Amino acid sequence: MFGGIRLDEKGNFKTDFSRSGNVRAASKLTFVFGGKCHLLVFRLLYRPFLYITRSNNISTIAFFPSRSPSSSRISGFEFWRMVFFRSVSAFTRLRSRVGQQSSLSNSVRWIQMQSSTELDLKSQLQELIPEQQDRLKKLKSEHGKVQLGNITVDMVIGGMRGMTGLLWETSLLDPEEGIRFRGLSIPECQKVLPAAQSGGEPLPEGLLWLLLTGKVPSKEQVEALSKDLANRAAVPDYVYNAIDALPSTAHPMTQFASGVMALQVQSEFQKAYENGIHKSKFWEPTYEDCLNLIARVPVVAAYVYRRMYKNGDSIPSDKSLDYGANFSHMLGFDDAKMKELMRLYITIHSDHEGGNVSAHTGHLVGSALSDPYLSFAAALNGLAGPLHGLANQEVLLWIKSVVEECGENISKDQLKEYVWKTLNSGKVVPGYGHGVLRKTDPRYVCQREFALKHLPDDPLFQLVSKLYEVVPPVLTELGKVKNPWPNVDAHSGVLLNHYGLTEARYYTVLFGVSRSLGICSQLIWDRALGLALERPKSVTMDWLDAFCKKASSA
Ligand code: NMX
Ligand code: MLT
Repeated sequence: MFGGIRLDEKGNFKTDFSRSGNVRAASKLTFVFGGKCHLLVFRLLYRPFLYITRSNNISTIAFFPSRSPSSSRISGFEFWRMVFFRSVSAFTRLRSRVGQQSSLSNSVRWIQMQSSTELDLKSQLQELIPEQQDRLKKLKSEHGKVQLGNITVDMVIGGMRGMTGLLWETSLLDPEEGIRFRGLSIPECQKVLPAAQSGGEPLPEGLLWLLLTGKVPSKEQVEALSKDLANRAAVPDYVYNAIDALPSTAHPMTQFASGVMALQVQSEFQKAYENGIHKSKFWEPTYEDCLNLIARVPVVAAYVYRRMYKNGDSIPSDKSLDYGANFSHMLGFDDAKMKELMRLYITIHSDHEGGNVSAHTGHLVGSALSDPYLSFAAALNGLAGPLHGLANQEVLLWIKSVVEECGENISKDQLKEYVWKTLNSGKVVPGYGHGVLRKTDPRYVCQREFALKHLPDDPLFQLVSKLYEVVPPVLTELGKVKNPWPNVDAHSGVLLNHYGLTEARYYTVLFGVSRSLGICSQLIWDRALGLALERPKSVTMDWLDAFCKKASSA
């Protein structure tokens, strides 16, 4: 009996006798497993002989001999050489993992961490891309005509809510549970991603690695990526000059997006395209642009902040710091807790599947083969709208208006009255509601936990907590709001405000810096997978009238 093993989301082993995929069935050995298995022991014993491929939450395990998922058979000498090196590397990895992530119980997640020891992110991607290209090809050929749902008139006129229409690999949003980055929830990311200090918040570079590869990186891989980003962070003078051409009163998002547009001058993708690059190689200059962009946006963002609020007194970057800490440093905040907050902030705002306005815009513009700078600048312009990213600015301004009018010790009844006053004046309550979520946003929850740990007595945090009790029943009473619960923006401002970043109009820029991680990761995969130009069909009201009349008479 020959076979491979698949692990499902619950960690159950399933034998798999198919010849499909990249694993060579002919080289698999007999293997029968029932129920769950202790993967640590399993790996120690068998790792040298195993080949593991992973896609989403399914891991496929195959035995040697097979050199790589797509290789041909190998010689005896090569086989034993490989076994030796794999034993050494498996042992080294296990040693560094056991201390770091001993609390993890989910077997599948554990496997997810066992990515290669390769420190170069681009090489990792190079390995993963053919596998995912094959997978997409197979999906298309085997299931291309499977229906995913019906389109209703409500969907067409209601902002396409509930319509499945995009491929987005880096994250997936569940209405009840919230976001999962490559299958990992926020608490799971907090547990398994490397941190600057033990038990601290995840390093955003680790999240970027996860978004791009689907694998949890080691501390060494994160450090290598951190260095790579630091070395890419030089911003040419004309970018600063472009920003300086705007009045310093221009909205920070206008200045930031203008700076990103000016960065475009150095686009590798544009250069390569002009030089006739073959489409199979599109992802490579896209990767360079994306990594450069992610590295440079904090520098541009910090420049805007210092220009607007600190008399143009810029602070140079400190290459010895990680991405989040360095951003905080360049803004002028060197408090260790603020640096931790920045790491958390960048991690949780990075990605929210593909349909939100900024991500969708980035993907749409990129689908025309506009380079990552053009695509991301477009995304930022969507983020700058008050129903999307600008809501974080609106929340703090609204909270401060509450305090101004009623004082910090406002009672719940007074607060309720203030919420109704806002609604009756035809405004939304910022920070509440969502297009997809139907429960409290886990990004709100983790920020609340941060506040409870680090600033429980902050008066504005206490007001935010009071709002959590008061707003949902009011929005429910309104009768039309589908989700009365708070979203990410309801909490971020009071945390930043606590550590001295009080300028609410700047907040969406921070959101933008973080979102570069998610949008750029997906852009790389868009080009690697050769995803199509986005061009849905639109219709007129006349067309809808005629179609519906015909449908009802049929
Ligand atoms: N305050 C007042 N009314 C609301 C709110 C709110 N917080 N949320 C939804 N509604 C209204 C909405 O305006 C709509 O009214 P109408 O039919 O008169 O146009 C009705 O309730 C139904 O809307 P929903 O289907 O519940 O929400 P939708 O998917 O259309 O919009 C938001 C989602 C996020 C745009 C909406 O909830 C909102 O405006 N919230 C406040 C702004 C905000 O916090 N945005 C940030 C979202 C997160 N992010 O970072 O992007
Ligand atoms: C986001 O983070 O993009 C927002 O929560 C909006 C959304 O997901 O629609």
